[in-house]
Amino acid sequence: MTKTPNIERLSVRTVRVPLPQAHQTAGGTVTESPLILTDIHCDDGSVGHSIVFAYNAFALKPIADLLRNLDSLLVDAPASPLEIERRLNARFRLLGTQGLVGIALSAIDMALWDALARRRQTSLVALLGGVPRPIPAYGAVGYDGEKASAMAAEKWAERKFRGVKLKIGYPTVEEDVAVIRAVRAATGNGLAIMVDYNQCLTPAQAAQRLRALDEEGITWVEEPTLAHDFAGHAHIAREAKTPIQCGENWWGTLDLQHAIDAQASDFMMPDVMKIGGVSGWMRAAAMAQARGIPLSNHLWPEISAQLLCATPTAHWLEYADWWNPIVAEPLTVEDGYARVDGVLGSGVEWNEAAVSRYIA
Ligand code: SMN
Ligand code: MG
Repeated sequence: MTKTPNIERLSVRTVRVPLPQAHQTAGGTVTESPLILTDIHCDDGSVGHSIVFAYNAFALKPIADLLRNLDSLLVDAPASPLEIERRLNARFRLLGTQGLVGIALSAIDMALWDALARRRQTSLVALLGGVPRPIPAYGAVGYDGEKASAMAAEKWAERKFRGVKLKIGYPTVEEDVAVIRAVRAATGNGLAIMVDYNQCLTPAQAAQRLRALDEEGITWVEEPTLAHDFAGHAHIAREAKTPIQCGENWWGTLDLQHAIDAQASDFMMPDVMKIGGVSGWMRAAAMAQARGIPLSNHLWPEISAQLLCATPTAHWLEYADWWNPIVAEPLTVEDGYARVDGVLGSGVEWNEAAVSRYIA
């Protein structure tokens, strides 16, 4: 039996990857991806990689510094994601493991799982006991009005994506409906349409607005109100016919449990960075399975596609190509389905030339 190696060192870099075009949402505009790239080197020569997303350049250096400061807790410790999670959770009990701390802990967790799979020359999904299987993928359409939304959706449909997610939350519900109908008219009935309010409505506004969407044949309505207002979402879910989708802003599996307890969301879409890395995701997948709740991802296409293959209630893959420039082999989508066959580790490895170009 091989012994678990120890962590030898941590390497943390920051990049600012420009987006080809700004992505508008009702909750703010994303113009670039400020990313923290972590490499964990183990004393058997194996290395694991992970990406975390600061959303905002102001948070880039603080997260990187936090990770670098954790070096003293990691070096010479076993390169075991569960053991490191146990130790770090105990260490951060008083400060808490949400926000920037939670992001740093997930960066470490994802890199350790990646190293574990690479050490065994296998994929993350195989390491978790699953097999690669095709997962239907959808693409994002920004808060860009009727014409531009329809054009962007057409492009996804031409690439054979199975669905599109539209950012809505326009000043009036009539405008929301007009955008949905423009996209439907441009793409036909075969394409699933999801919509995302990015938390911009009050529960009362949402309950009223969603009634107007009842007959639009939408696959889900995402984050109609504040992500942590579980009671508010439960109220909306009771009033609306369209399934409610939340999860990208839940911190750790306890948030997910609170949402399940409150019946806040018909579907769930954890974000691998906020839910606690691979370890957190697998617990979330078990919780979703117990209640038969369909699970999708938020961003992180490479690692999320692997995780969805190991998720009993896997639903949709949210595809995004924003970080493709710095990833050596970005996720492939064929005929609208994400494919992870033949991928090593979590699929995250650097395009070093691009990393040097965008280093911040
Ligand atoms: C989202 C928000 C912010 C940046 C990227 C994506 C989003 C989603 O709400 O659902 O993907
Ligand atoms: Mg969203």
